[in-house]
Amino acid sequence: MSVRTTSPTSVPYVEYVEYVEDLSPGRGTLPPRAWYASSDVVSLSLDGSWRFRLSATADAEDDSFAEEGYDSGDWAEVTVPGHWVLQGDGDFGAPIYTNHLYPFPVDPPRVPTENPTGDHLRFFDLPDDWPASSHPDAVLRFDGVESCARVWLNGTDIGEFKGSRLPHEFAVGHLLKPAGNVLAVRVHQWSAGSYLEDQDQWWLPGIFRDVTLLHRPAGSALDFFVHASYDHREGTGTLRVDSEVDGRVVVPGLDIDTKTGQAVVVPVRPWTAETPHLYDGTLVTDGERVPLRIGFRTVALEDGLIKVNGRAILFRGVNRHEWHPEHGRALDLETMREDVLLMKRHNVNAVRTSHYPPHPAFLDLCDEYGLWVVDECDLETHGFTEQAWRDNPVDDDRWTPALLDRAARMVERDKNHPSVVVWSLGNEAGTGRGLTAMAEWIRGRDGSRLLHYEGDRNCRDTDVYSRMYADHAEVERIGRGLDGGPRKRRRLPLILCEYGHAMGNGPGGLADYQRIFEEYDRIQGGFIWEWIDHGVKDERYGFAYGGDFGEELHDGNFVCDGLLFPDRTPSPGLLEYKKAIEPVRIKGDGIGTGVGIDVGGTVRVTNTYDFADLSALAFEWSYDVDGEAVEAGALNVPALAPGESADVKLPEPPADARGAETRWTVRAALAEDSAWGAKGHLVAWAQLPLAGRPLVGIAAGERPVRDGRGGIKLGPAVFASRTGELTTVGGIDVVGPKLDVWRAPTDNDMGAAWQSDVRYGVLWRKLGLHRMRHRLDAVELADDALIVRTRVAPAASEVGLRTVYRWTSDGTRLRLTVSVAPEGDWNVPLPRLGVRLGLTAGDRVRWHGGGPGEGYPDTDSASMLGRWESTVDELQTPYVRPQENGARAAVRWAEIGTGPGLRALRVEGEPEFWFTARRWTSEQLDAADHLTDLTDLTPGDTVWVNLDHGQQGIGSQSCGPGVLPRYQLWARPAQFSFVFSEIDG
Ligand code: IPT
Repeated sequence: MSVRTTSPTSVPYVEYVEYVEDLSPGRGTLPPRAWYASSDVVSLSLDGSWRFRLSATADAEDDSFAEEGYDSGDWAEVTVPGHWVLQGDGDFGAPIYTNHLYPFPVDPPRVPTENPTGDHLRFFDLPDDWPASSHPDAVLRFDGVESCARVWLNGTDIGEFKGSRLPHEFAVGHLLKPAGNVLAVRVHQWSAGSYLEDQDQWWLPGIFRDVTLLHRPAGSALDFFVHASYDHREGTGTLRVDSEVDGRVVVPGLDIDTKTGQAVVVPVRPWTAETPHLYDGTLVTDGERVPLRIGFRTVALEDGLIKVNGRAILFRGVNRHEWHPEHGRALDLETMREDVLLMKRHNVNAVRTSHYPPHPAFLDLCDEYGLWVVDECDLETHGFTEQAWRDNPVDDDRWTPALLDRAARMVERDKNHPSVVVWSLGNEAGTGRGLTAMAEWIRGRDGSRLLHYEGDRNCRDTDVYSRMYADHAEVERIGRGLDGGPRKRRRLPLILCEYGHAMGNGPGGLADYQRIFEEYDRIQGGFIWEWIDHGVKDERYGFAYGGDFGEELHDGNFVCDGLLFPDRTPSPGLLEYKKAIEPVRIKGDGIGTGVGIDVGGTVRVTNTYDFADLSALAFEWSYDVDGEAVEAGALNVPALAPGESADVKLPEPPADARGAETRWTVRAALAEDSAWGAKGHLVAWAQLPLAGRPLVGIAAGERPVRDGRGGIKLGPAVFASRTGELTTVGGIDVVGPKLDVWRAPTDNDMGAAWQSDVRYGVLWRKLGLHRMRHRLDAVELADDALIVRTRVAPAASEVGLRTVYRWTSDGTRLRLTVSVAPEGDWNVPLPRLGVRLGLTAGDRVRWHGGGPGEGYPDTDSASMLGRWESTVDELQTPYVRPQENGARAAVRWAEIGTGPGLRALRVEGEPEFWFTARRWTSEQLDAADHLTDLTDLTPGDTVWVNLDHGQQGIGSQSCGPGVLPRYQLWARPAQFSFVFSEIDG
C-alpha cells in the first residue's frame, strides 16, 4: 500500500481512496448509452440482499474484501436497491437533511475524514440460460449509487465512478464465471461528487437503484437514437433511428421496415402529453431485437413560444423528487406508477425531474401515460452561495469533465423518450463556464429539444426564461413584456420552474397564478414546488424531518413541502392545484355580477387543453337545493377543439325551490375508463349560484333573566352571570364562545428566515396574538338581549379589539352577534377573526358549505359547496409539522354532535363562516412539532370549535411571495352572527 501526499496541507493520504476526492467522473466505465431492455439480452438482476460492512472512514479497511474467498461471515446485510442509513435500525448511521448547506466543510474537492463507507458484497451464479459465448460481451450496470463507488468483480478492480443518479456500466464479460462470482462494491457517502450534488434533500448514501448484469450478444444494438418528429402541417411523422450497429427498423403499425439511419416519412398520430400515442417498433440488429416505443413529436421555440407539434403548450407541472417514506430514493415500479397516475388524475401535465434524472422506468411511464418532462441533470452546487459562489465548481475548468460526463449520461440514457421535451442543466449552481460547456455539448448531441437552466438569468445558454417563486405581479409584468432584460431574453417565453411552495398548509394563490398563465401567451406555466413531502417514516414521530436524527446542521421540516404527504395521500394543496389547472373552464353567464347565472341561462364551456378535444369527457348538471342535488342530468357539450368555447343551455330549473338557496353544479368527468382514470373520474367542475340563501333571522322575543343560581337564562341558553359566558344551550354544555384571533402559524405564515419581506407569522407572535387577554367591561341584561362588553388585547401593546357579544333568542334558538372594533395601530393582519367554543362531546359533523376538504381564502377553489359529513378526526389535515388546518370554507350551517342521529349543536352563520373543529386547542397545535405530539395528548373530552368570520390567506411565503393583499385579514370594524340551536338528529 503506497502512501503519498495529495494536498498542500500535507495530509498523508492512502492512494487507494484517492479517487474519492478526484475531480474525474470515474475510471473504467463504458461510454454512456440509451437505457433499454431487450428481449434478447439475458439479464440478471443483482438486486436483493447484499452482504454489508460499514466503516467510519474511507480508508478504515483495505480492499481485501473484494478478493475471492474472503470470509464475510460476520457481515450484516442490506437490501439493494436501498440506502444503508435507512436500514439496520440505526446501526448504519442516519440520514442528514440540509437544504443548501453542505454538511461538511467547504474545501473542494476535499471531504471529511469521517466518510461513512459501505462495503457491499454480492455472490451470484450465472443463470442456466446465460449464453456461454456471450461472456466477453457482458455488461454490469449500476443505475444509481450515492455518491461514489469502486467496483471489483471476482477480485479484479474494474473501476470507480461518481454521479449518483446516473447510470454507470462496466464491461465484465472477461471476468465472469458460470458460478461463484463475487461482486464487491465500496460506496463512500462523501466524495468530490458530493460538491455537485447539493440538492435540497436528505443525504442518503447507498446503492439505491438497480444493479443488473446484461449479456450482450455479438451484434447487439449497443446504442441508438430514435428521431421521431412530427410535421403538423402535413400530418406526417419522420422516423430515423440511428444505431451504433447497423440494422433494420420495423414498425408494423406504420408499415415501416427500413434501414437504420434512413429517414421515413409516413402519416402518423402524433404524441403529446394529452394524447400519448406510441407506436411499437423493433430495432433489429444481427444479434438483438430491441423493442421501441415511438412517439412522434416536434419541440420548437417558435414566435417566442415553446411549441410542440406547432402549438404552444402550457405546463401544469410539478417538481418531482424521488421519494418513499421508508425507502428514500429507492423507488419500485409501482410507486413510480402511482406518482404518474396521481399526477394524471390531478390534471398535472408536466414534471420537472428535480433535481436529477429519475429512475429510467419513470420516463417510460411518462411516455406511456403522457406527461411533458423537463429532464434535469444531477447537478447542484447551491452551498457555494454561502461564499458568494467563490470556487463554484461550475466555473472552474478542472470540474468541466465531470459536468460534461453528467450531461452525457443524462442525454444518452434518456434521449429516446418522447416525453422528454426539455433538458435542464441542473439546479441552483450559480453561473459559469462549465454550464455553458454542458449546454453546448447537449445542443450538439440533440438539437431536437429545448434547454433550461434557471440560474441563467440572461438566457445566454438556454431557450426559456425560467424563474422560481416570482410573485404574481412580476409574472404579469413579464407576461406583458415589461420586464426588460437582455434582448435575447425578451424574445423568450417564461416558465416558473418552481412556484407555489407546498410546505405545510398551502400553497395559496395558485388560482391567481393560473389566471395569469392563461392570460399571457408568453407565460407557459410552471411547476409547483414540490410533488411529495420527504418525511421519513419513524416510530417516534410518525414522519421524521430534518433534525430528528440529531444532525448538527439541518433545515427542519423544509424537506416536507409537497403536494402529497409522505405516504402519498394527496394533500389539500394537490386538490387545489387540480382545480386551479383544470383543463375545462365552465362559467355562468352571470358570473362576475354575483348571480352566477340567469335563470334558465347558459354555461360557457371552454376547452383549455392544448391538443385534446373534449370527446373523452361527459358533462353533467345537477340542480342543488340547500346543498343537495335534487335533480341531475347529462349536459350535451360538443367535442370542442382545444381553445374553443361553446354556450350550452341548462334545463329549466325546477320551480319548487322558492325560499331556498339554489345553484347549478356542472361536472366534466371521464366518459369512459382511460389508462389513468376510471369512468366518472371528475376532471373539472363549476358551481353557479341561482337563488341566494335566505336570512336566518329570528325574532328576538325572549328576555334574559337571572335564574338565582348564578346563571342568566335566555331562551334555551344559560350564561354565567358574573362573566356573561354561555354555559349551556338546551342540554348541551358549552365553554365560551369567546373572540379568537390566533391560529397555529403555518409554515407559510412563518415564512423563510432568509426572506426580506414582512413575515406576519413572526410579527403575530411578537405582538402576542397567541396570548390575548379578555377584559370584561360589562354584562348587561337588556329587554330583549344579553350584552357582554369586552376588550381583547395582548400584553405590552396598545392595540386591542373592543368586542361586544349580543345574545338574543326566540325561545328555542339563540343568536349571537359579535361586533368587533379595532383600537390602536394594527400593523399586522389578524390570523383569524371569529369565536372559539368548547363542546364537551362531539365526534360527528355535518355541514352545508365548502368541502369535503379544507379551504382558506386563497386555497378554496377546490372547496365544493354541498352537504358534507365527517368525524372530527377526519376534519384534521395531517401536515407533517402540525399547524393551522382543517377549516371548511363558506359554511352556511354546521351540526356537531355525538354519533349519527344523536343530539347535536347546530350553528347557522350570517354571513357564511369558516368552520374548524379539533380535539386540541390552537395552542396545543402550535406547540406540537410532530403529529405524534398531538395524538399522544391525553385526549380531553372537549372538542374545540372555531367559527370564523375571517381567515388570513395562506400564500406561499415559506419560499415565495406572501398572501396577496385581497386575501389579507386586516383588523377593521366587523360584525357577524351565529344562530345556535339544539337538534335531535
Ligand atoms: C429552491 C430549490 O431549487 C429547491 O430545490 C428547493 O430548495 C426550494 O427552493 C425550496 O423548497 S431554491 C430557493 C431557495 C430559491
